Amino acid sequence: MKKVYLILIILILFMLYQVCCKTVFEKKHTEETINICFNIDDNYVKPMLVTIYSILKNNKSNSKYNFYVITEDLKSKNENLIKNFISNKQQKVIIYRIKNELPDLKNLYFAFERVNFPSVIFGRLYIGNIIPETEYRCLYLDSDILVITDLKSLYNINLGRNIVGMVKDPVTRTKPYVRGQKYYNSGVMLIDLKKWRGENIEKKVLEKMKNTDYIDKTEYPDQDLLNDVLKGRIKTLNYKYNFFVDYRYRDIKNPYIIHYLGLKPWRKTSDWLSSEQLEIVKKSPKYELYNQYEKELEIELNNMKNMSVK
Ligand SMILES: [Mn+2]
Repeated sequence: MKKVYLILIILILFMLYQVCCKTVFEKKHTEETINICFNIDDNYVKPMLVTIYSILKNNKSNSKYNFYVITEDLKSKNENLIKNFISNKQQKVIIYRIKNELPDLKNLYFAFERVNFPSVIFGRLYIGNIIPETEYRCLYLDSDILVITDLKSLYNINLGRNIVGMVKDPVTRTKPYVRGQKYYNSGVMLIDLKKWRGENIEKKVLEKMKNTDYIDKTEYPDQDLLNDVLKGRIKTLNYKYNFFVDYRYRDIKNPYIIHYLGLKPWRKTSDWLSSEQLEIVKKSPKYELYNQYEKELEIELNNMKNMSVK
């Protein structure tokens, strides 16, 4: 009988030890640098800089940032612009070219050719490989986004047993091929890189990509893949962390992160919105806000240029 008690006590001590380790880890976590990841080509350099500018403008907690830029290729002029802007802001930037550094990617180009999107969109699926193993967490952001909050509290949300945190996608959810399923938008993704790597998410994605029937059925291939592979392991985040500016939705006052769907603010026209829909979207004060941030960025970039001339 005594032996049983002893084993029980040891078991309880072991469990307590585990819980303590976990809290220590979580506490340590809040002190870390914030890793942000983007996935772009030359066309999205300026919009991404607006997003970065918006993050740093609202960095009330004075957090340190590492910006990871995943790309296929970039003009050197653009690469320099990104590097100069971010280092001027005393933050770190790492540019990663998937074509040079992921040789296995060549075997998958056949899949990329089957979809109506540039292949660079798949770059973020390799996030676990791209970001150094010493980093346990990162926040992926699209570049058609304005961040108008301090990101520290989002970054430190407890994901529990989930691998990622995402906001539900109100647009695609109604499409027949995802009807009845929980479907998330991949424009804002808080990622637990340790679990992502540990549970071989990348390998699972690659397996699916090799299946041409599967790829042909997708509408947003990268987003569909993520929803599929991460099913059941996605924590639903407050919609304010990925608020859609779209003709279908009522504008809300205080979002944290604004995602510009349909009409991109830096373009004045849209290929697929009717003129009535365009009018609704353009009336959103969120567009004025974007223009304001864009102007402020332009001023900073000009000042940088003048400084380097002197
Ligand atoms: Mn987007």
